[in-house]
Amino acid sequence: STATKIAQKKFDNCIMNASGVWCYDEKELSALDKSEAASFVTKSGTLESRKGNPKPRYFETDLGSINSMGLPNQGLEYYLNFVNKVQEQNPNKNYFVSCTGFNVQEDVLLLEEVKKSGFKGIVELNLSCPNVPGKPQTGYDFETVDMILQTVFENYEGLLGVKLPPYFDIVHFDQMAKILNKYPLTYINSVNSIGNGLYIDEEQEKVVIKPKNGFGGIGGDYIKPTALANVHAFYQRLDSRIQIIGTGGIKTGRDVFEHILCGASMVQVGTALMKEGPSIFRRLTRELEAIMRSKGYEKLSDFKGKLKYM
Ligand code: ORO
Repeated sequence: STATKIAQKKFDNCIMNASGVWCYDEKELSALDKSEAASFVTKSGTLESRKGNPKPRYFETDLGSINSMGLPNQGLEYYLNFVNKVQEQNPNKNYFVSCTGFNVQEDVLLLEEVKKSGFKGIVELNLSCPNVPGKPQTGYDFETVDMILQTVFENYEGLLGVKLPPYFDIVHFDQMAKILNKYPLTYINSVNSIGNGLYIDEEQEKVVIKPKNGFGGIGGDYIKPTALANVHAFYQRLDSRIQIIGTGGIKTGRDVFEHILCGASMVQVGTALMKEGPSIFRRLTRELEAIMRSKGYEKLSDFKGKLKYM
């Protein structure tokens, strides 16, 4: 079985979409709900709906993707209404709503909206969007992350996880884990895209997306080693009550297996879901099951976090 739990909530398997992919509106979210994905997470909802950055703002490469969407979304209220409706129809399934404010006051307002709506699922607070011109990635400002979590947990009692940017320095893993361990977080999600890469069309000598003169978040094959390092670094450092969702470079059952081996309790698929569509969840689940069968593993806990060292 590839079943898992996040905060004692059960999921039939451990694979779902990454926020931003196939989750913009009811139509896309319904397709995920009907697929073999364990759950879905919405696009990060903001206080007001947003059109996002000018197009083209997403480009697929042989090895992955580059995006500078700029948080186009329908507004948090839309997602809460929809997910609460879906939840009523599927009382045994659990869902995630992502949200992101442009400052801590907005984060508090968003969570008040979640609370008022009666949402019973899990909230993912996105601290890592790399694509809003002029706005730094919150996750790289350690003092601000500490202050946001302090304020948010004074105001919100529901299940809450955070989406983090990738870190690249051992001292940063130490410092961020120390901050995260102070709070009653349900989970962390590592990683968001690697911010501000540049992909170039050599023949045209030109960038491939319009916003920010071509700079954008990198996903796909490029980022799997970074994602695995972040999952495992936090698995080593976080209190065991804080679970990990692994995101980054997942396109085969083997990639799912590696994320879980590094300590993830659940995984999310972004770039490969864009490429393949929601039928990918059936394939990934089958491929993970085949690997587990061949290794004699019956459940995720047989190998979760059990990465061996030399
Ligand atoms: N893109 C990403 O890669 N990550 C985010 O959190 C948000 C966006 C976007 O909307 O541009």
